[in-house]
Amino acid sequence: MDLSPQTSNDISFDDFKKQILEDYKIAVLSRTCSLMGRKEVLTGKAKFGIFGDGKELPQLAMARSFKNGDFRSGYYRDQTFMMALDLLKPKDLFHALYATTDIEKEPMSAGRQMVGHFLTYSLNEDGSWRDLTQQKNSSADISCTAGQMPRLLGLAQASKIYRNLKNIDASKFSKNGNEVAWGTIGNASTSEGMFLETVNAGGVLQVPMVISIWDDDYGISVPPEYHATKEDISEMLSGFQRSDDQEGYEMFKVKGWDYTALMHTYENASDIAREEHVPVVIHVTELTQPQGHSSSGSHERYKSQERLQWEKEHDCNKKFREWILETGITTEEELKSIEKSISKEVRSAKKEAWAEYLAPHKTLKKTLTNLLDKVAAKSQNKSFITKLKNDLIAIEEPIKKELAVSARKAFRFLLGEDFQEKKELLEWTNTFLADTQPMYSKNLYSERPNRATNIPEVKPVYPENPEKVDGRIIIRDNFDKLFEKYPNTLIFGEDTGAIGDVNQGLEGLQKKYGKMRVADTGIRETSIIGQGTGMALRGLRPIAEIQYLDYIFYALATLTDDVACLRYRTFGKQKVPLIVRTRGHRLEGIWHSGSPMGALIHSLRGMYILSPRNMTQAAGFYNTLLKSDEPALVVESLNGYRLKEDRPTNLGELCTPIGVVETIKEGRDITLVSYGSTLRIVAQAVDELKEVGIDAEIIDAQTLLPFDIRHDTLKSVKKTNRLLVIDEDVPGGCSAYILSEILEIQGAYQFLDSAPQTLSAKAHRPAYGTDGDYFSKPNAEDVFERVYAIMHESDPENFPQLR
Ligand SMILES: Cc1ncc(C[n+]2csc(CCOP(=O)(O)OP(=O)(O)O)c2C)c(N)n1
Ligand SMILES: [Mg+2]
Repeated sequence: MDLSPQTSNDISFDDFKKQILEDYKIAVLSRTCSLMGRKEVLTGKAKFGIFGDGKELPQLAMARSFKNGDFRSGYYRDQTFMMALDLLKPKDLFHALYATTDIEKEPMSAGRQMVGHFLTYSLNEDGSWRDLTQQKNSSADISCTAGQMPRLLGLAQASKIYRNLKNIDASKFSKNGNEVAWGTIGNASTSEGMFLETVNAGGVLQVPMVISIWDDDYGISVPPEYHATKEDISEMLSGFQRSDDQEGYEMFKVKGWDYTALMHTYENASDIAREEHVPVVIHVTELTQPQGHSSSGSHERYKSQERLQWEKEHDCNKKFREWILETGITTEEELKSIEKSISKEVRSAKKEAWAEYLAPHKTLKKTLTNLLDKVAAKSQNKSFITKLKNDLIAIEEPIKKELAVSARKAFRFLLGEDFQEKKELLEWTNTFLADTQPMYSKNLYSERPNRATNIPEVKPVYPENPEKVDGRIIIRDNFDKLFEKYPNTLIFGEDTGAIGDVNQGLEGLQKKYGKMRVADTGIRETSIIGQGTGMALRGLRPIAEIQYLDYIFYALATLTDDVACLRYRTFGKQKVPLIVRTRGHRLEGIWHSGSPMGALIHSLRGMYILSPRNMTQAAGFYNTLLKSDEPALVVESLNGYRLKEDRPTNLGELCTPIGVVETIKEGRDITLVSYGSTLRIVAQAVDELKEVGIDAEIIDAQTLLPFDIRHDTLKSVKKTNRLLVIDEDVPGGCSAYILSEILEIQGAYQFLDSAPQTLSAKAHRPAYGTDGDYFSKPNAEDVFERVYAIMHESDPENFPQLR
């Protein structure tokens, strides 16, 4: 091993020794947490444990090169890194194990995430951005292995944008693009498409990211021969290595137990990425898993005796210790004393965390048992309630569920009784449930004043004789205004740049705003969303284009696992104001006409899903979203770009409200609810229905998530007493969701004189061609006949059998 100091600036031996002992302390601290943490699962105090043991040393090196403003996008092994930067304390880790819901005590997720999922706070208490250049940043982890990779790309790209675009206010986000995005991933997870797609895109974009691969040979029980071609990730990735005349990656391979080599490698990698904006891969080999993968099983089941022995010998902490002694940096006695005091520190952190976790439950238990006691004394069912109380008393370490069960069950024994103590128990129970439940549900959407649903409507303004233009002109001119108004807005996707998207909704804008802001990308939906995610986390306002709605499924994992749940899983401590733009509905063929809105609204809770029927409405949605700071998906109508619309004079200003329906035709006989392109079919059918004396009201849902927060549909149903929801999703898809909102949430069932119905497309993907469309999706005749049938059923005299 090399014994030279680790930094390029020469430091004294004393400083060198101090640095090494600081690192040793963190390595031991982290390991001790892992060992004690696993025991907490085995004794039943925690449900699941996954730790960073065996990966300590490279994380210390990464921490040493990590600077203010940098971002981490990593996975569950990185506790040592977090501890080295003082972003995670042993007590925090134990609170995470127990799932303490107090964010002050469990700062990583207020009990929502399993242990080992890390983050830092990007937002102030009032929801505004913190100065991210003054702190070390970690984007919030997710459990899906390799899921951190797409976002890493965007975190790195933000530095490139900030370095190259000078008129953006970067004050809180970047200092001349000098920030590195650091990714970590396990060896086995490098087989995921997300990893390979991100690596390729990072090489193309030449962005400052350093990807560390923690290689312990295994992916749970699966050994190396199943993971990488040639059983070697460096070898597999070697084609990405840059050369004198070609851009690419700088690649390093280093042993995970070699402290000085690690320090040199990380310093080198940091400089290359930071200064040159060249991406780097560090393949860290010969790592181990002293306790096996997680608390779910033991690795003795699948590792040979030889392997287990090898792991013992190559344990990075052990090797680090040996090296410290061999080189005479310090003595055995000093190391022993460090280890002893750390053991004590972790033990007391664990004890304190457990006591703090339990304290509020114990107080609540005391109040509840008193209340039950008092209620029992008055009730005719005294013995049953006393048993409930005694069962609760017997639980020495109660959790919230046990309190809720005891309190709620008591009312079953109090049916028909009425006395003061029962009222007190009722009040206590209601307050307890009302206070407790939100601890698990808050922050799915923004709860701030500027939440998207609070942005007021600004209606389109038209001159006396408005010009009729193609829809695509409206959307294009609106984007033009937006790019002018918001310098931190950028749009990118397949064919988005040079030709200005496949429908010319961005025609000419790349010329005007440059290749950085209106950009083409490769065909790689997942990492397009990743670019947007990472850039949105660093203060930019990205609009990521998915060329056609049908292809959003390639990116759905990143949208659902990362974007949609970010605010929720961070307890509102981070935000990702990403706008996803796509176009869909009503074209032709299995992969170009889909409208899988049910799949999207059910997997993307936490995002807004907007389905404008024309380009003026769509323009208004972008304008609204840019005034707020939440993620959203806008599905433009693919057949609307060439339809004529009146040109408003307030493009860039008009705002379509989110969560509000629009009645586009009033009527008295039946309420028809639809959205997007299908509305044009509905409108045609409604014209034809007029000829047979049926007067239908048409409501445009506009926003699918959330649907009609003002309950305007209910008002319509109160008037018409009939309801039909029409869309081109599969049966039971989005139409069923809308129906359940109207019936269950709005309570419209009370006002119905006919059975409420849905009319959707067939269960299969739509067939190709005009006839394929006609026979796969609801058409004007279907709508006509369904409405007619409803009227016939209620009034057969006036509406005799049609066919
Ligand atoms: C997408 C996905 N598939 C499967 C899993 C289940 N899983 C969790 S960890 C893991 C093994 C990961 O191995 P590796 O990437 O080498 O990381 P290590 O745990 O060895 O550090 C698997 C299969 C998951 N979390 N996410
Ligand atoms: Mg592994």
